[in-house]
Amino acid sequence: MRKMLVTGGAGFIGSNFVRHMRGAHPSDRVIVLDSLTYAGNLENLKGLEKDSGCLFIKGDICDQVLLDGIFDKEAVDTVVNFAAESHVDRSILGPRAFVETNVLGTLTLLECARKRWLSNAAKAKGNVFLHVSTDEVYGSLGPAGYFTEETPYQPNSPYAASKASSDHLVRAYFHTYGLPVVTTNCSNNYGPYQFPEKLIPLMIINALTGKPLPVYGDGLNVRDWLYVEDHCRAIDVVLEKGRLGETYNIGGRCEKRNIEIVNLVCATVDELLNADKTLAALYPLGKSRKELITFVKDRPGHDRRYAIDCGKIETELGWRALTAFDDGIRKTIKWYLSNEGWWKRVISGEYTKYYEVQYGNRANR
Ligand code: NAD
Ligand code: TDX
Repeated sequence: MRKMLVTGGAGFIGSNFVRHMRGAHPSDRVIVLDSLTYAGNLENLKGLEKDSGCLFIKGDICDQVLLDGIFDKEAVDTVVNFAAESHVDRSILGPRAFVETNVLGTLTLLECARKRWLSNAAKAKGNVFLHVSTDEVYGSLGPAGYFTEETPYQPNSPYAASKASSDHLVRAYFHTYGLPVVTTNCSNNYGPYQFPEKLIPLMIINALTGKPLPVYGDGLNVRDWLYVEDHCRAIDVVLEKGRLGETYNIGGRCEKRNIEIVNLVCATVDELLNADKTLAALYPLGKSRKELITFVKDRPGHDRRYAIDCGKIETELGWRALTAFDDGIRKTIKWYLSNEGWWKRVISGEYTKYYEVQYGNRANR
């Protein structure tokens, strides 16, 4: 039975991971630590309140005293570090919070694990510190080629630089102290509970509510997309079978141009609403959603293409992505249709201010 600290477990991927683990490994104890920033939401963990194997603690990964207390009281033997500022556009508007949480927060967690785990090496046998990172640390690709685990780091946004920095600290704690770490670098996720600042949920909600669909630049930037449940299974496998000190790239082998995605979201929303009169009445528009597409000023320093070679995790650990993109998008849109209350609550308040700053003066290209 593991005692697993999941940081950032009230965010998008973290909450999907907590659900996955409670289903797949019910005898493990999961302690969720989340400071509930704008992106963290207790509603993401709805249904788990009465689960005695799952404990929620509101708190910051930069708080050393709090972390020490949790490690001691809960005898934490496994850490999965999702907690982060995660949105590239916000990192361009204000990088400091990214360094605080992503760099200093990860350092604080590493220190805590080092103090607890390495003072008694026998006790620490089997412990794992899994750091969840991103493919953005590798920079941008041209039209050909893939990121492998050997690709040199070339982070281009403040977000990517902060994640790269945390990855380096994790690596250093393995090489210097022998802390049992493993790092995963994953491509773009999508699925239920994703905050509507990211491309796919933003497009779904704007398509439903008849707002412009802001496509940056020429819309031809490429990302590699992975359904969130596939990412959660990958982390589960790496925790169980990953080699300590290694990094594993995780991806969907699913490259798409942004404009292709926006077109697919429009077509799928149109189709689902046309097939259901009640839904159609809730989200009236009177024209195809594609007519809402608006090309806007590009993101500064916008990486052109990401593509992951995930051969290592496939051959070494036997994992592979299972959800086809068309199925994943359809499931995701249906989830947003069935959970209107969730996203309506999310897009009230602070979100409106962010949306105005981010999109208000972008105008048409
Ligand atoms: P998210 O923004 O939805 O969630 C982040 C969570 O961390 C939130 O619940 C937030 O409240 C919490 N948090 C932020 N600062 C904290 C702090 N100082 N202390 C404690 N909790 C804090 O992000 P996400 O999309 O779920 O991403 C999770 C992780 O996966 C991040 O580390 C991100 O870099 C990485 N990642 C994300 C993607 C993606 O496509 N979303 C892809 C690859 C890697
Ligand atoms: O309104 C938009 N219009 C648009 O064209 C938004 C929000 C995005 N885009 C473009 C920018 C990117 O090329 O869509 C692409 C995807 O954008 P995001 O959803 O912001 O993701 P990205 O910048 O690729 O970063 C994501 O993947 C890697 C996550 O946010 C990171 O946390 C993760 O590490």
